[in-house]
Amino acid sequence: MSRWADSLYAIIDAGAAEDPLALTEAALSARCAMVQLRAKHLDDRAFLGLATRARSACRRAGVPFVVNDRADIARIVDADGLHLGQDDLEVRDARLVVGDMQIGVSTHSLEQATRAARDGADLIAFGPIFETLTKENPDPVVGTRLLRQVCETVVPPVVAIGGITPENAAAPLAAGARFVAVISALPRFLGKH
Ligand code: 3NM
Repeated sequence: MSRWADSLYAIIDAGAAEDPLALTEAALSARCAMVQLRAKHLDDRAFLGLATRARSACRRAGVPFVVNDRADIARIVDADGLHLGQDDLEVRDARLVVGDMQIGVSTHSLEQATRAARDGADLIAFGPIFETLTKENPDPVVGTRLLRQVCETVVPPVVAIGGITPENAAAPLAAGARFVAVISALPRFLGKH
């Protein structure tokens, strides 16, 4: 079990991972807290096929499974959560598709975070905390001071995201984040590289 397991929110990026299912299994073996499947460039059927298999693996391991962006796919595979960005469906509209499933929302300012909480998000992702090369057109780095302010302001748990590595993960957790969400450094959190 990884030392970060309780707080590790593993994001499996189908566009970046060589073998997304193997990475999912590795994250589950490390007893990560949550798994999210992100597939910005897969067609619908490929995304659904991968989501179905990742969903089963997470269910077997008893780890919550979250689908990024796609309320329809989250509902079809009976995910535990849906994650929405600022340009995706509004929380109230997504609820029409996924009901009371856990909904997380990506936010990049205190104002967006408080709005997401007011809109009924169950989880607030805030970032990028540090510089990231993973996201296309990332928002400006927010840093851990602003993260602390967000954590002190909103009621739902906060997920810190963006540029998080085993070397810097302690700072966002100390600032009040409940989870650290990781894409590129995930193999390192799992002791793979
Ligand atoms: N969202 P890495 S930053 C998907 O700021 C994503 O909301 C961000 O990847 C945000 O761990 C980001 O490789 C990329 O930096 C996270």
